[in-house]
Amino acid sequence: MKKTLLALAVMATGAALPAAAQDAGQINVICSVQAEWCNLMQTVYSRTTGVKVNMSLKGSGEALAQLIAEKANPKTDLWFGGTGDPHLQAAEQDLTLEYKSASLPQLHAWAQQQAAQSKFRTVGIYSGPLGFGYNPELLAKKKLPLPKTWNDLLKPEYKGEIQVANPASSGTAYTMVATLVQLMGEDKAFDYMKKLHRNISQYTRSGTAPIKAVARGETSVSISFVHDGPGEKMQGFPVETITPSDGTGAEIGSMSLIKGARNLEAAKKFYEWSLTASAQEMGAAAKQFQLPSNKSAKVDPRVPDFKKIKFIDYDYAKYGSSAERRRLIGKWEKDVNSLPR
Ligand code: S7P
Repeated sequence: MKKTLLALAVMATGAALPAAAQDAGQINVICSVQAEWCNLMQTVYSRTTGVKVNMSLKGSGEALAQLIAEKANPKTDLWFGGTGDPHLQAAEQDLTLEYKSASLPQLHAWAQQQAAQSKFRTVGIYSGPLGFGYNPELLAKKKLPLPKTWNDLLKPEYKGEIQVANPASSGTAYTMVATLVQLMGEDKAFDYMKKLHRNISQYTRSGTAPIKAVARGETSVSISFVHDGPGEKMQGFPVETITPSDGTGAEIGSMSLIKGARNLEAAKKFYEWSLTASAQEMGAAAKQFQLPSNKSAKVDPRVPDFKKIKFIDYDYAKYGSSAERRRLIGKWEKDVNSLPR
């Protein structure tokens, strides 16, 4: 299976596999997309360049926590993927390195904007909308309606039927908090989240756990990135996604070089490679369907159609700032998570 994927990716990327890769050093990467994509990049890059890629898989929130913990003595060279907000915080906290790639003009405007507002300490590598995952079989069995708007999730019949991650540990869930605050205004958004809390069965640590739980029939509905749905469906699970018709936010998945990286030159080469169209097409090859930031990358038909989604005008600079994130998460812990269900 792994071999087939690798062969496909190599064919798709036009990368040549040398007969025996030379030992050309190593890089330490925190990878915040799902394992299959991380593993594919690791294998293809190592086999084509001879550079050993040590991958550590961590969600966005966890990755930021690790980088803060190792600030005095960084063990990581590059952080690949994960929601953009913690990458902006890492930039603000001087954890990441300013680097202006010559490939920036090849990227969509939103990816370049992510770079510019971090003073070139991060860059957008993909984007994906926030929405709902649902299990059509469970909804039918429990005679539950299909949620179409944020307010639909407050219906009493969804009590105990919804999962979302905890915004203190998950970039996905923080994207939800920031989206609701921008969509409704802060007071109304917090009233909304208090009501939503009654219907939540579990706040998971990881942002991708809720849609996996939906796919496996453990819960009916999740608040998730909708690009995480098709990969579950391709494994044969009954899962569909929808974006709320009243508007939603999107992540700008990002990549950053770490300040004080021990393998900086090798990390810069991996960074440049990650911005190429062919490397970005590996996301879809690994069944992950975010929109690639390179304008020339092929867009898989399973990537959500951004033109059909109602988006809010997400203020990435404001909601990516450490102070705002700390304030909103603190308020969520105090006003929402502490309530009984
Ligand atoms: O790869 C899927 C994905 O949803 O996971 C990333 C991120 O690690 C989620 O982190 P949290 O656990 O902190 O929510 C997203 O950037 C990506 O689209």
